[in-house]
Amino acid sequence: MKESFDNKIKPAWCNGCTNFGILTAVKKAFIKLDLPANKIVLVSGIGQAAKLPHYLNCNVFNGLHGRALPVATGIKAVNPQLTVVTTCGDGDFYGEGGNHFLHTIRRNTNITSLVHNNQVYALTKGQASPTTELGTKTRLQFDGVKEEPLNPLLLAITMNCSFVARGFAGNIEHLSDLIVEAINHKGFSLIDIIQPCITFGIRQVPYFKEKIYYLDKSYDPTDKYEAIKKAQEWEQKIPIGVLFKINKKNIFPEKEKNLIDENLFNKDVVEELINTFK
Ligand SMILES: Cc1ncc(C[n+]2csc(CCOP(=O)(O)OP(=O)(O)O)c2C)c(N)n1
Ligand code: SF4
Repeated sequence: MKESFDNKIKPAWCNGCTNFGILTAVKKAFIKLDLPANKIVLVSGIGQAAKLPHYLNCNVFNGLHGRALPVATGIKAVNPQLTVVTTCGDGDFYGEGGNHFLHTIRRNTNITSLVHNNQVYALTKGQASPTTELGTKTRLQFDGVKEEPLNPLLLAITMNCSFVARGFAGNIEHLSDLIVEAINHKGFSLIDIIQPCITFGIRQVPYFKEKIYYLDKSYDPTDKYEAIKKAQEWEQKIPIGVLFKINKKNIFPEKEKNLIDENLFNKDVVEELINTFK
């Protein structure tokens, strides 16, 4: 019997929040992949996006703000059989967790990261995040943001991140297919998801619906220079889909086989170890 991943917990999001679209897309992706719930781990930090794991029936780790990636890396290291997915906001992932983002790309950890990019710190009521555009007025930055925004896709592509994509929370079917492709990809996969916050966000769904377009088969995601150009499109039009994809030989944890003690995920050994602390 296929898993449904449903649990009975009512999401603590505003009515009509675009995070509901991402939640449905994640659920659909897991169903399409036909993965058993006990083989999936959703890891998050803190924020509205980071609540998503609470609403799915699978393994969950809800950690500290910015710290989803080190936890996800540890889980993958001790049990490579698990499908590990992080789900974080743009502040959580690119701000507080920015250092881990860089080093996960370098390590090429075989996990998938979904970033709900609403261009604000939504849980704390709308301060500027690393992706808020220059000059944007917020409740805290009332005379406009004075820092250049981070372009996470451009950064990831220039660092040869093995899978870099952009999704849209308003297109659930397309997003769930992207998540399937990212999870099936061997190596670190990043999907930055446009997720307008209807309460504190500056730009809303109709704005993005007008600007987005979907990359089709004529686009070659293995061409790095084309990908760099695509990643810089934002003002006039915004590409959705896989911008960049390469197969890399060195994948974590496979490349560290000699360093990782297989006993770490042997139940009896772990129980014995825990008993020594009792
Ligand atoms: C180390 C630390 N700094 C700040 C906070 C306060 N804090 C909690 S959630 C949050 C913002 C979350 O924004 P984002 O990650 O973009 O997610 P969103 O709520 O927009 O989905 C902040 C600043 C915290 N919990 N821990
Ligand atoms: S504040 Fe924004 S991101 Fe948070 S639940 Fe409401 S609409 Fe969604």
